[in-house]
Amino acid sequence: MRIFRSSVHTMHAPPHEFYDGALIPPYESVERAVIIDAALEAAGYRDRSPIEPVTRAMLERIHRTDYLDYLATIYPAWCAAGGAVEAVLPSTLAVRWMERRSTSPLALAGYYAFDLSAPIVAGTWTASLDAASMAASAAHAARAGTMVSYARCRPPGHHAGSDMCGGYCYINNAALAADILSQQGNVAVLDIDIHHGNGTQQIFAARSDVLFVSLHGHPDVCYPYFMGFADERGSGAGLGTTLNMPLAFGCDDTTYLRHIDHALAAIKAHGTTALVLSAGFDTYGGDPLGGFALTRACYTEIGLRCQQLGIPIVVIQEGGYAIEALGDNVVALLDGLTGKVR
Ligand code: SP5
Ligand code: ZN
Repeated sequence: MRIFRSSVHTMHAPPHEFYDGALIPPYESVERAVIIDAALEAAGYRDRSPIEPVTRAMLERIHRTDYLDYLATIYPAWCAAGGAVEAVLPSTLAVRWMERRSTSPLALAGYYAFDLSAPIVAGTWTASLDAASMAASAAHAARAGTMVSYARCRPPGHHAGSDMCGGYCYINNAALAADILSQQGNVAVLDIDIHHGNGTQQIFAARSDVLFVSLHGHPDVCYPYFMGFADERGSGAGLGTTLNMPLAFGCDDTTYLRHIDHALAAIKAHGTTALVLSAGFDTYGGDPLGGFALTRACYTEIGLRCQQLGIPIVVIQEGGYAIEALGDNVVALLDGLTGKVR
């Protein structure tokens, strides 16, 4: 197994996030990556594979060029235009009937975001590029024959669409990995974060070679609320290669694993040659941003069932905010994926 991680993520440490009407300390914190690293170390997962910088050409296959330019340049432009130095966070969103692009840095923040939980600070672009580089490097390792590669991405990515940030996400790491793997054959993304991977779904909606399958909290009650319903099945040539499984809050291991089996059957039927696992751990019982009741053993079982596909698997770190349990939950998943019994 190969592991991709670095400390560049510490450059992305926004002072706050906007949460249900209040400014609070961010759930998506530097400590999350630190505790994962400690747990990997304690479990004997010591690999630190070299990270190759992602290229602009790879990024432009999944993100709009003007959006990438925005991410790279907005922080100083925002400050120069009078925005608060704490973080870029929009006051106005370009929604539905008002969506003309503006040139004001203060307005652009609302043009390239769908919510207020993706604050941008001076180091956000550098950290996002580093996370994307981990995902790309993990995908390249899989193409070279590595069966399990883990990219300990921070910030996460699955909410980022082709031209929008949101939900702590800026560059879609899982989409990047899936796109790289798709150059060898059909690919699937299995998204097990409790929040629907709206960005990944949007990026691949019209592609028939990339199957997007997601298990998540029902959008009637769970963020991101406006996407992730079962009747969203893809568009154009991609009709039928989006599979959403919204689940009620309170979901336990048994119910969850039944849906995992259904997901894996669809992944097999797609002729999948490599799997990207968008791995969020906010399904864990007691997660402050969750609502499911999964136990640690469930992550090992998910890993074991994925391993039985017999194809290379790229694991991309997404959410998970029960900090004290996060590292051990990551280890539990990797144990299953590598067939290690403890
Ligand atoms: C990558 C990821 O996991 N992003 C999640 C972003 C969640 N944003 C906050 C949503 C706030 C909804 N309020 C939920 C109240 C639950 N107690
Ligand atoms: Zn999540």
